[in-house]
Amino acid sequence: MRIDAIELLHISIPLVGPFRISRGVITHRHMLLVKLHSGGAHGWAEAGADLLPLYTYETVGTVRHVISDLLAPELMAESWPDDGAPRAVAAHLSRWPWHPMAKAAVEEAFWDLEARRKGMPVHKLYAGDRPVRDRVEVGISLGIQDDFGVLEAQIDDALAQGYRRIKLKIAAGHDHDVLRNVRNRFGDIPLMVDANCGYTERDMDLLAGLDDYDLIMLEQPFEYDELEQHARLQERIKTPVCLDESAKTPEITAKALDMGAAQIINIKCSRLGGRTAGIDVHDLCEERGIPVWCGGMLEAGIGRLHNIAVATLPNFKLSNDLSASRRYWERDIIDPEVELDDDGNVVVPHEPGIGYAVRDDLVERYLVDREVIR
Ligand code: OSB
Ligand code: MG
Repeated sequence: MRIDAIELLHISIPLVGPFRISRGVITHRHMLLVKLHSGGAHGWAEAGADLLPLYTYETVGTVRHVISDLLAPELMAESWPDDGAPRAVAAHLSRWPWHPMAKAAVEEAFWDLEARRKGMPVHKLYAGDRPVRDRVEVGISLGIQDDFGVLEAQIDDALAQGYRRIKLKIAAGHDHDVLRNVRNRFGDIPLMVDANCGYTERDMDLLAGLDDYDLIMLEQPFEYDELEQHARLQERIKTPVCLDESAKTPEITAKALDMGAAQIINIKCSRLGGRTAGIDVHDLCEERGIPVWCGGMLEAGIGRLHNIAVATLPNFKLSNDLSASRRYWERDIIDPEVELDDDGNVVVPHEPGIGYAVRDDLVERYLVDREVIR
């Protein structure tokens, strides 16, 4: 099997409302879509990076450069197995340790392509003979707000829609007061927080005090390379620490768990450099009795469907950041859009590949720039 062409589509979609994390605000989500063409078949992927490096160093620009100038020429020069191309591609790409989101996007497109060629849903390819869920549990992630009234309305709305847990973004100056208010107003709702690396060593006591709020977990309080600080905090608190940004590779994740730096892992295949690495982290956590859940990065439909597929694996035991399309988008680029069922789940599509159709007309509407590599 050979790749005939690779399309790179830079799109920008306005969010229904601004999303604020510790490092900045997102109002328009920029992203790079990747479409592989092989024979009459195609495979879609969505790279995780945004216009600015608010989450990790990668951006739409770096992802495009790496795919266009480095990965695409390599991938198009090779012939790939008809059965098992995604893992062969992952092995090939593993010699580049950097730019995980660029590598993940390419590998992800190969998974969709292979699943479509075999006429099976992509989650069945991930699972092999393992049992998979037919619906995945969903929580919502809410950005930082200056006005508690706004946050209050968002939580009310999320609970009414059936979200299974509420994740609040926190940052220095937006932590204890917010959590105290939320607990006073909403009682014992399932609640967790995500700091996106917003704290330092000096905040140890402040963070240890978060035990008072009975949180499901505290996600990524310190910088990504501060495993030792996470381990020291975990030793002090009963709230489970969850790693997101720090869990960069399966090897680093295993080391973090050895150090006691976390009791829960957030799996984002984009951050880990691909679905294969994501599944490896799932498996190594399962062996150690560490539950995982699927993180999100304001994905549009293609990335959302890829994430739903991976979250069907058995050790995804906690609510995932996989909200309905309308949580972020006026109109998502897939048909149908992702919706919640009455129990706060997303039903996993069983059509081939990622399952739902990509609306070319909407991709065109949001298009900033297109490059076709032949
Ligand atoms: O850390 O999980 C994160 C959004 C942008 C960057 C980082 C993160 C997030 C989210 C959004 O929390 C989760 C979602 O996509 O619903
Ligand atoms: Mg996070």
